[in-house]
Amino acid sequence: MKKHFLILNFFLISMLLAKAQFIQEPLPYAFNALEPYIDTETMQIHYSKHHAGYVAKLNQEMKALGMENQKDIEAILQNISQYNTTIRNNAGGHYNHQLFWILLSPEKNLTPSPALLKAIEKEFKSMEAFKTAFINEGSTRFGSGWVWLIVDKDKKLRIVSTPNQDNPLMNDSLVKGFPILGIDVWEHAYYLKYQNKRGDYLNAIWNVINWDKVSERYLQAIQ
Ligand code: MN3
Repeated sequence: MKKHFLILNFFLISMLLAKAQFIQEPLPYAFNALEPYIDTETMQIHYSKHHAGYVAKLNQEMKALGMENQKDIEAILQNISQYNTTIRNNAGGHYNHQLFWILLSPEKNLTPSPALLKAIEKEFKSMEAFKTAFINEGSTRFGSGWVWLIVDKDKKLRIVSTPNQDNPLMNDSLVKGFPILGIDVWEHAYYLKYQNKRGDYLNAIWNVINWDKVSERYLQAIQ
């Protein structure tokens, strides 16, 4: 009897998951994997509450609009001006966080590919100068938002920031491009450990950047 109950539950959960338009991919490492740079509690709340919330609200609103067959998040972002603010905030929130998790890694000694390093040095003179400019852009973004390294339409690297859950894929973004690195500068991303010191968080985050993934996205963008 108990076994049947478990099987029934399994099918119900599978049906619910299959029905959801957008799903939150599992975190590719443990909540405590990025310690001490990003603390466990921040990761738990950020992934399980904030990101999960964006996904739930996105699914709910798409359903309410009768658009539950649109499963291409990038297509939504590229036409975001045609959607309402709820879709804008939650589609952006889902895409940005899904990207953020995979751009971080507990693995040590990851480095940019030779091609990406060359492009960074060409555009920003040095890796250190790039990091300084990136930290500066993220630190001076007023209020909540994201700081990005993008490849623009001329295949050039650029550092930009966006407000709220916007991103450079959105058709009405001031600067458009393909994001290869994106860092969340909302207070919920760092406040428990760093309080108001956003700069300290941005300085520490280089210890957990997944350069393999950033390099892979760079290659994807320049092809
Ligand atoms: Mn966030």
